[in-house]
Amino acid sequence: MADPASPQSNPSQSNPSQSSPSAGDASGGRSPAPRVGVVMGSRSDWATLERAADMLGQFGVPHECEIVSAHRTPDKLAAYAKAAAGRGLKVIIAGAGGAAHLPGMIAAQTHLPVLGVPVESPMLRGVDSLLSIVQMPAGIPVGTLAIGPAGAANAALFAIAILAIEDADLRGRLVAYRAAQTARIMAERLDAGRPETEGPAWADRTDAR
Ligand code: RP5
Repeated sequence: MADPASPQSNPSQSNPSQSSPSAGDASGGRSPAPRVGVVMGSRSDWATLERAADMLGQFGVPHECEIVSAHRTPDKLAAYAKAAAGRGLKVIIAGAGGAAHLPGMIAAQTHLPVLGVPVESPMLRGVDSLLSIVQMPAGIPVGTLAIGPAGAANAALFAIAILAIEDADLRGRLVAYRAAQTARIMAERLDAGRPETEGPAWADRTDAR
């Protein structure tokens, strides 16, 4: 598993512990401006949110990753959310655990779609995170995904689907990804031994952790 403070293999992915929400293109202009922001409440969430970053990277979607805490860095949260649309972000993926108010607080301060990923917490296994994120009162929505890495992967796929509405190349990659997934499952046989948990590069099984 990659360390969020280490350089990422995907050049479009910024360092979640170092990029600045007010700095525009956190890559310094060498990479395309990020279209998706991946934020998380703590460095400890990176093990989960890394799955979203990996998926976005596989699809070639420029993105940035950043630690933004609703309760530990509230001013940074507000600055990030308010600047997001102006910096060119189209979708924000926000992951948090426990009393997970990060996605809702981001959504309250931007019109961009916000996808919430409940991080599996040690005490309540992420049910606390899920309920905190999903029960938004009417008026400020957060699209809530599954608990844990599957939710992070699906948040990325959801963001890709949103971007693909107006991006034909990306739409083609998404359609191809889903076709390859279908073909892979159709080829599986129960008499062929234990199912592989690690498939080709774009494989994304719930059990592929
Ligand atoms: C939340 O508290 C974070 O999203 C994280 O899931 C949880 C625990 O944070 P740490 O104590 O591990 O930093 O804000």
